[in-house]
Amino acid sequence: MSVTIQPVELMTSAELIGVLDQANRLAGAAGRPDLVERLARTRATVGGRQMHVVVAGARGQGASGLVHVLDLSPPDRLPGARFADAPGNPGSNQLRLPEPGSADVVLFVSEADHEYHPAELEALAWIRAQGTPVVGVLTKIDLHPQWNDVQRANRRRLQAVNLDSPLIPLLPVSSGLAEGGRQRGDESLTIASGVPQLLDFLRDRVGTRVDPGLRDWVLGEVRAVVDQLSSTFSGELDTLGSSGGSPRDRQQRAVADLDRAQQLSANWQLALGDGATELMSQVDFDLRDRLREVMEGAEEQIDKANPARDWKRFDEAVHGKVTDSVHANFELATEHSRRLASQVAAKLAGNSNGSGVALPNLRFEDPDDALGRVKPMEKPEGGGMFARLINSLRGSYGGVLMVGVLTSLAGLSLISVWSVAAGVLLGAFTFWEDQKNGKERGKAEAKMAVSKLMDSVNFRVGDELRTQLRAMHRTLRDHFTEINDQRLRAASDAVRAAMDAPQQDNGQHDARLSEVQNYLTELRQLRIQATAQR
Ligand SMILES: Nc1nc2c(ncn2[C@@H]2O[C@H](COP(=O)(O)OP(=O)(O)OP(=O)(O)O)[C@@H](O)[C@H]2O)c(=O)[nH]1
Ligand SMILES: [Mg+2]
Repeated sequence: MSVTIQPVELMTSAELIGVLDQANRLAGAAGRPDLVERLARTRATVGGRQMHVVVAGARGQGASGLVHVLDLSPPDRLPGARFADAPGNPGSNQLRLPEPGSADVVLFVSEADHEYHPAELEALAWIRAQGTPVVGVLTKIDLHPQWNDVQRANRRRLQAVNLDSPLIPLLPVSSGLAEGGRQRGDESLTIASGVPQLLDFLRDRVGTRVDPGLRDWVLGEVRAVVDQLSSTFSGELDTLGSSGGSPRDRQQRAVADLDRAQQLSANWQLALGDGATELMSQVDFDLRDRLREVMEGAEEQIDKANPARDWKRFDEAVHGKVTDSVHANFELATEHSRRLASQVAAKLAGNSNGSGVALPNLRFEDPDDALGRVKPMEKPEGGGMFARLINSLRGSYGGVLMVGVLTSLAGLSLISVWSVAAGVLLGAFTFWEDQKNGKERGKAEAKMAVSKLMDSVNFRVGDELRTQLRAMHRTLRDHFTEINDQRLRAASDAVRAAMDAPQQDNGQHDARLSEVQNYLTELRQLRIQATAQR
């Protein structure tokens, strides 16, 4: 048996909007205004996607006028859209066409005083062959009251040349009316112009390509909503399905379920609070421990050989070890956070493995920014050669004076064989002493530099770590709160349904049962649609 994997067709904006609207209808049916609002926000984000709209067509048909009024339309209507005339040579009589691949959607204008000419049909066929979505726009409808006859005739002409599947929408507009409406603030003129309708059409109905990140996010929202709705409706189905027992039994079961949901609700919050505190201290300790190890290693190296001579290499080696340690620490933080998430999920689900409770997606960002802000170590001075020479000179000068003064008392001159010999001796001695002290001091300074580096890493990276841990805690809390609220709500809905059930006659009961079953079927299909895209 062979399995062929079909390439997944990526959803266009129009298809995404369709999915969102379907989910929205189901959320409305479930009586969930919170989810309706969440979907509305998602829909608005899709409406704000980047879209390059190019207006093409024969000369003098009103392309520039249309671009002008579209540009001036209220920006909240289609916030991500840019509008442009298709390029053309000024003065030439040729049709203007978009550069291949330059447009997300093409508006093809033709004045409503005529049916499509052969050249226009040809241009439409050419645009369609580029694979760009195209909308036919009938312009200057204020001049041509018979525009809908022309619209119908154009539809027939498109069919005649097999240009009608998929359908090319034909929308009437008047830039003149739109401009008048805008200048006079007359909403009825604006609406009569057809321009707002054209913008809505572009937002919702034209299937443009959607950025994969945006698409994945939208489908994630749809999945989250669908999962919540499914559990609401399944809860009701359970109650309606009268899985044995008298209405009284069902009521008692529903109340017991609600009671349990409330208990679990307290449990997971405790588990998260305690777990997060423990996680913070574990991860913090791990960072300090790893940095301490790096520091001890570096100190050992300093004791073996003074790294001052090849400081740059030493600095890089220590920084490399610090980077590795910090990365390992952040990985540990991710891993422990995921473990905490599944422990909390288990508490919330009330079983050992947390099945039935979705886990959030947790990831710690690489702390490269924070690491980048850590400065290189200062090179220890250890007394340079020059300083040491000066010191020796001073030593020998002292020697000359000391012995010279003594010998001058004995009648010799200040500079004598003796005083010079003493100068040389003392100078050499000072030089040797300095060298010894310098080495020790160099090592001590190198150790200081390492320890300063560790402080700085602890400060910068530790700060970043704590920020991310707090964000992770918030993510977990929000995630599980949402699921918990949903479960409590489903449980209390079930209690209410069980209380109402005896009052319903059989006909109502059966009708509701099949309605809920239909909703669940629809939700399952929606879930598949929103998952297949990944
Ligand atoms: N009454 C009326 N006149 C319009 C409308 N739109 C454009 N016109 C007029 O039609 C003429 C051409 O309009 P443009 O918008 O410049 O058309 P175009 O396709 O950009 O023309 P070229 O760039 O010259 O090929 C101008 O005189 C406009 O005033 C409209 O909605 N109503
Ligand atoms: Mg023009």
